[in-house]
Amino acid sequence: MPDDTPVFRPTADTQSGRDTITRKARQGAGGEIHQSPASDQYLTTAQGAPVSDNQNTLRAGPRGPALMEDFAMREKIFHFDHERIPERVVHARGYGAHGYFEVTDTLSDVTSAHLFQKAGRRVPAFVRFSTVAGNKGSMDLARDVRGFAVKLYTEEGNWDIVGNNIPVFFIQDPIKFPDLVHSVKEEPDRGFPQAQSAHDNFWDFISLMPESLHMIMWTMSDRAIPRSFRFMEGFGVHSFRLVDAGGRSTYVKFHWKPRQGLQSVLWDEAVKINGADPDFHRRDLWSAIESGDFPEWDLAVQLFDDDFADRFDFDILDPTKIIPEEDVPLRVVGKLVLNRNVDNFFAETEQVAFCTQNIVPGVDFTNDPLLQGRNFSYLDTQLKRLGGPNFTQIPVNAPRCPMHHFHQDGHMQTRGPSGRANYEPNSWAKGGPRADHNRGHRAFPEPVEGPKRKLRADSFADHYSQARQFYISQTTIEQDHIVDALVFELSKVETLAIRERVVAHLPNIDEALAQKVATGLGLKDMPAPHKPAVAPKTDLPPSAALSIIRNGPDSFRGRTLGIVMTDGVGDDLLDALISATGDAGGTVVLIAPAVGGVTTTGGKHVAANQKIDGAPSVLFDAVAVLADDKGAALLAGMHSARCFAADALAHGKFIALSAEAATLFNAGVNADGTDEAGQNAGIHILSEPQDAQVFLQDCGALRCWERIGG
Ligand code: HDE
Repeated sequence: MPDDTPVFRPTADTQSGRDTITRKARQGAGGEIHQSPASDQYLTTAQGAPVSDNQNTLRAGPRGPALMEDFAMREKIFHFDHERIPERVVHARGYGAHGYFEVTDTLSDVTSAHLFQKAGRRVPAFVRFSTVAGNKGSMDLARDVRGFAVKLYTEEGNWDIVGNNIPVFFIQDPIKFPDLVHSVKEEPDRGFPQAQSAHDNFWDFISLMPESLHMIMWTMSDRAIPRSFRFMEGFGVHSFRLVDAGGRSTYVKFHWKPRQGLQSVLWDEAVKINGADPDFHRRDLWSAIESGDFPEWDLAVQLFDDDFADRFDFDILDPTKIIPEEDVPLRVVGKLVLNRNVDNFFAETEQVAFCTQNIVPGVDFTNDPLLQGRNFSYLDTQLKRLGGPNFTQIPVNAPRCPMHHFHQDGHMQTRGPSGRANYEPNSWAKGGPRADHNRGHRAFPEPVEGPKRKLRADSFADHYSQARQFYISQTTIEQDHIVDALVFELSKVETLAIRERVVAHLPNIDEALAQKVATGLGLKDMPAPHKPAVAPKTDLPPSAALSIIRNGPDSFRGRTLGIVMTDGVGDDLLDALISATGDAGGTVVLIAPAVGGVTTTGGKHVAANQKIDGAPSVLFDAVAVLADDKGAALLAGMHSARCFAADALAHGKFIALSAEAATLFNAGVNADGTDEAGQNAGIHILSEPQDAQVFLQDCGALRCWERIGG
C-alpha cells in the first residue's frame, strides 16, 4: 500500500458539542447520521410523522378504553419492548472508549502489516474493558479477570487484540470453556452468587483442574482488583505470528503497558467501593478522558523463533504459561491513547463486536488450541447478540478502510450496492473486486500432519512450575494478599472436601503458602498433597515484572485526592493542597458535611463536590482533612467522618491534616507530628502551605505500607 494513503485520525474536535461529535462519529464510520434532540426540533414517530400529544393515549371518551388506532403510542411501546439485546455470555459488564494507536518503532523487519511499516503511522482505536463473570449490572470491583479488548481500525481492515489484564488463562482447551464459565457464574439452581468466584461450584471445578492453578495465583493476587482500568496491563495471552513479505514467521506475544504504572486496591477497599460506587471503574475512565487526562499504554512485543520455542521449558502454544520478560525482553513498538468517550453507551460499547479472527495481513494465528477455539466462538456469539450477520455495518464495528465484497441481504442490511454483479468471477464488473494474492492475508504455510485424535500434548502437562514462579516473584505484602484471598474465597465454600482439595494443590506451588492457607481455614490436618503429573520445577527465577508493587506509579499523576473540609478551613492550606495536587497531575474532590460547601477563615465560600456520607475514603488514592477546632469536633461526631478516617488509616492512605483535624485520627497521631506509637507514617500535619508539596511527593508511592505492616 503506498505511503501517501491517507492516515486515519480519530475525530479531534471532541469538545465541540454533542451534535457535532455524534454526526462526525457516525459519518466517519460510514453509518447513518443520528439526530440528537435540539430545542427547535419537534417530536416525530420513527416513521417521521409529527406527534401531536406525547402525554395522552387516544381514547374513546375521557374515561373510555384506549384505541388501537393510536399508532404513536403503539410504536413507542413496541420499540421499548424490544430495547434489550442479550448481554455477552461472559464479559457482560464493560466500558469502552475511543482513541488512537500510533506506531513508535517500525516492525518492518518481522511483519508485512502496513501499520508497522513506518513510525508515526496512526489509526483509530476502540477499547472495551470488562469484568468476566458478573452480569451487565454487576459491580466493578468484583475479584475477577479484566477484559482488555482493542480494536484497531487499520487500512488493511480491523485488527482485534482481544486480551485480558492477566497473561495466562484457566484452561488449555476450548472444550472446557463452557464448564469453566458455568462454574464461576451464579449456581444454576439458586441464581447466585453474582460476580463472585467465592462459591462451591467454582472451587470444585478448580480443584479438579490443576491446569488452572497458575491462573488462580494471578486471580487471587491484586491483579484481580485493579484501582482502575487505567492502571492495569493488557496481554494478548496467546502466541501469535508475525509474517514478513517473504513469508518468514516470527512468534509474538502482545503486552499493553500502562504509562500510568500499575495500581490495585486492597480487598477491604474493593468490598466497600462496590457499595459506595458500583461504577467506580467506568466513572474513573470516563472522568479521566472527560477532563483531558488521557490514559496511555505502550504496546510492547516479545518476539521469538522456533529455536527459542524448542529450548523453552514450556510449550509456547500453552495459554496457561507466560514467557518471562527476562527470557524474551519486551520491545516497545507503539502507543495507545484513549481520548474520546462514547457518545452513546449502547450504540458503541454494547454493540462493539470483537472477534479474535479479525487480523490483518502480516499477522497470523498459531496452533494454541484456545485461540483456535476462540476464533470460532466470537463470530458465532455476535450473531446471537447482535441479531444477524450484518453487525459489521454498525458504525463502531465498520472498518474505516474501503470494503468490496459480495455479501448481500440478511437482517438489517443497510448496504445496497447497485449493479448486476453479485458473484465472482463475473464478466460484468470488469477488473474487480478480485482477490489479490500479493495484498491479501495469506496463512503461514506451516506443515501439519498427524493422526486425528482427542488428546493433550505431554508438553502441556506441567501445571505448577509457573504458578510457583509467579508466587515467588511477589513482594511479601503481595504474597500475603494471595494467602488472604485464598482463605477468604475458600471460607465461602461450604463443602469441606472442596476446600481440602484446593489446599492439596498448594504444596506443589509453595509449602509455606499451603500451610498459611490451611491455618487460615482452620483445617485440622494438612491434606495429602495432590500428586502432580510432572514434578514442578523449583529453580525458575523470580521475575520482577510480575509484581504490581515493583511496578507502581512514580507520581500522583492521574490519581485522586479527597479533601474533607469544614467551615473555618484555612484558605492558604486549602489552596496550597489544591494547587500541589494539580501540579502533580492529580485531581481533587472536595468533600464537606453538606454538599453546599463551606466558608473559609477568609470568608470565601467553597462549594463541595460530595457530601461526606457519599464519599468514603476508599474512593480516593490519598486523603486530607482540613478543619478548625469546631469543624474537627463536628466531624468527630459524624459516623461517616469517623469511618472515613479509620479506613484511610487502615488502608495505608497518605493523609494530610490540619493540626486541629488530627484529633479525628486519634491514638498515635499527635498534632505536633510526634509518633510515639509508630502509627504516624505517611501522615502529614500541614502547618505551612509549602508542606503540601512534600505531602504530594509522598503520595507518589502506591500507599504507605509501613503503617499497615507491609
Ligand atoms: Fe473470551 N469470549 N473466550 N477470552 N473474551 C468472549 O465474545 C471465549 C478468552 C475476552 O469486550 C465472548 O463477544 C472462548 C481468553 C474478552 O466485547 C465469547 C474462550 C481471553 C472478551 C468468548 C475464551 C478472552 C471476551 C463473549 C476459550 C484473553 C470481551 C462476548 C476458548 C486472551 C470482549 C463476545 C468485549 C468475550 C469466548 C477465552 C478475552 C463467548 C470460547 C483466553 C476481553 O465469544
